[in-house]
This record gives sequence, C-alpha cells and structure tokens, in this order.
Amino acid sequence: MRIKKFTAKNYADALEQVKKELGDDALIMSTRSIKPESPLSGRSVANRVEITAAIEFEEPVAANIEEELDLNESDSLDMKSLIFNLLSEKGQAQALGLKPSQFETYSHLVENGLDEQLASKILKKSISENDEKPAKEKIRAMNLMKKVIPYEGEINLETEGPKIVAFVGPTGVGKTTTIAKVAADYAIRKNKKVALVSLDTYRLGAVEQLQIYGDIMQLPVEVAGGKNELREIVNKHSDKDLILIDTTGRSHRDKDYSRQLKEIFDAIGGVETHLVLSVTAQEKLFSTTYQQFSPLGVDRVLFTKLDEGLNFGPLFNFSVRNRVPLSYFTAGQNVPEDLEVAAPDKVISLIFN
Ligand SMILES: Nc1nc2c(ncn2[C@@H]2O[C@H](COP(=O)(O)OP(=O)(O)OP(=O)(O)O)[C@@H](O)[C@H]2O)c(=O)[nH]1
Ligand SMILES: [Mg+2]
Repeated sequence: MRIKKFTAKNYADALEQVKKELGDDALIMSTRSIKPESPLSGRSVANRVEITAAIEFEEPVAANIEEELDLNESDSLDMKSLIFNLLSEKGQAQALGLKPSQFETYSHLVENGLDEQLASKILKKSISENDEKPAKEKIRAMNLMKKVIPYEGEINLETEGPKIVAFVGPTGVGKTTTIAKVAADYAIRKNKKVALVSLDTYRLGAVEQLQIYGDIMQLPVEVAGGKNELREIVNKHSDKDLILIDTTGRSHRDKDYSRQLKEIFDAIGGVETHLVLSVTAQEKLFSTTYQQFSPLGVDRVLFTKLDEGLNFGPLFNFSVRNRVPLSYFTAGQNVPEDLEVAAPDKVISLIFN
C-alpha cells in the first residue's frame, strides 16, 4: 500500500490530484482543512484542504482457480497491515481493490471470521467485469469458495484388510464421543464390523468412557499401551472392516507426544489420522495443534461442537490454507445422531446463514 498526502485550495482540486497520481481505485483515508503558515504580510489566507489517500498495489489475478489462491505468499506484518487493520471493512475492501458491489460480501466474510487476505483473494478471483449486483457477487464468491474447500467425505473402507483410523487432537474436543458416533454409523447403520481401541491410558476414566459406548453397541474395546500391544490388537481384529483408535488429548505444548504416537502408528502402518478440532477453540490453536501433529501426518480434519460455534470462517481458513480435507462435523452431544459428513455446501451455509 502506498499512502500520500495531497493539498489544494479546495476539496475538488485535491481529489483531482489524488486521482491523477493514484488512480480511480485510491482510497480516501482522511480529509481535513489546514491553515497555511501565517504569512509575513499579515493578510488572512484561505484554508487549504488536505487529503490523505492510499492505494493498494495491484496483485496479479491468476486466471485459473486451480492455480489456487496464492496461499503461499507470506502475510507480512508491516506498516501496511497495521494501517490496513485500522480501516473499516469497507475501507479495507476498497484498499484491496474490490468493487463497491463486493463490499457487502467482503464485510460479511470478515465478520464471520474469514481472514482478510483469503476473503479478498476469493472476491478478486470471482470478480466479473459486467456485474454490479451485490447479490450476484455473493453467489459467485460462494461458488468459488465451494470449489476450494478440500473434503474427502466419510471414511472410505475400500482398503485391503481393516481400515485403521486414529483420532488425535487437543483435550476435550470430542475425540471419544466422535469415535462412538462414527462407530455407530458403520456398525449399526452400515452393518460393518468395527473394533474400538483406546491408546488413552493416561487420563483417568478414558478407557471406561470408550468401554461404555462399546458395551452399548456390542463392539469389542481394546486397550493398547504401546506399539507391540497395538500390533497384536490389529492382528487379532484382521477380520474387521474398521478399527477406530482413540488417543489421549494433550496440550499443544507437549511437543514429544506426536513423536510417540508416530512411533506407534508407524509400527502398524496405514493408519489414517483425523485431527479433531473444536470450533469453540481460538483459531490460533488450530494452527498450533496442526503443527504439533504434523510429524504424524494429518490426513483429515474433523470439526466438533458446531452447535456451540459462533462463527465458522476459521474452519474455512484452516482447511483451505493447510489443504487438509474435511471428514466429519459434529454438532451436539448425542450419540450417534449429532454427526454429519463434512461437505463444502455445509461450510458455505455455516458461513452465509
Ligand atoms: N456441544 C457439543 N459437545 C460435544 C460435541 N462433541 C463432544 N462434546 C462434548 O465434549 C465433551 C468432551 O468430549 P470427549 O469426547 O470426552 O472429548 P475428548 O476429546 O475425548 O477428551 P479427552 O479424551 O479428555 O482429550 C463431552 O462433554 C462431550 O459430550 C459436540 O459436537 N457438541
Ligand atoms: Mg477422550
């Protein structure tokens, strides 16, 4: 962004200078009347007008959305972003070079937690030369957003032998409850053979919690303390379609935890990892947790507690920025009802409704 002050004898002239130098897209940040230096002659001199204007440098717009939204570009924390954050959403939209017909959608996205850079990139990519209707701009943005959301649908059992899926994530996000919901979906609704394994020998009552669900659904529940035990369990249940592994929730500060899990999963091989995140958590925790578990290889992300969420932009930011496909959403404590397969349409309706 380039910021410059212009002074002239009146507003129209100052504006003329702004347009001449910075072009039609310039954003007027402030206007004020200034008194010129008092002249030696003592004669009164008319006030002048000072306009502070800014212009966002043009960003190249890739023709193909498959070329992504230039997500790798670093978001530098410099003077530019400081000033940018002081602007109103409309001011931001203008500074980003969006069309007035897009301001409303931009504000909506940002208010719903979409990060400003991502919101602006989407709107710029969805720009249409001859359309000036906010409603149509919104639909175009929705369609583009839908296309960039990575998702994989439900757990795919088309593997040789049992499919092994582990749920990892911070404490209390709903890993165990979600496992019970997923188990019910496959065992009861889809009539598949399912076994549950707890790797959580750390938290008091964790195994019992899984055992209760197992008892209700009449599914085997096993407990593994390490890789050898897990290997034995997997061998024992080689007739199963799906083996779901519950893990201990650990703080993102526990750097060693994911290394320990990796050692256990590597010994088994073919473990699909679903990172479980709650939409009620701070957005920053999403990325710190992702970093914590990335040595393990995060295959999917699963968002819980949608029923308690206030805004859903962070969910979009996370999956799009990290390109981790969504698997499921949960929206309540009821087992097995409050589970649904995550689909882009759902994300769009969460953000726009
Ligand atoms: N509102 C709401 N609550 C949920 C949802 N999913 C789980 N919970 C609740 O969140 C709490 C923690 O759930 P758990 O399944 O024990 O969480 P966890 O991730 O296994 O916790 P740890 O094993 O201690 O790390 C319980 O009270 C669940 O009922 C959801 O989608 N919405
Ligand atoms: Mg648990």
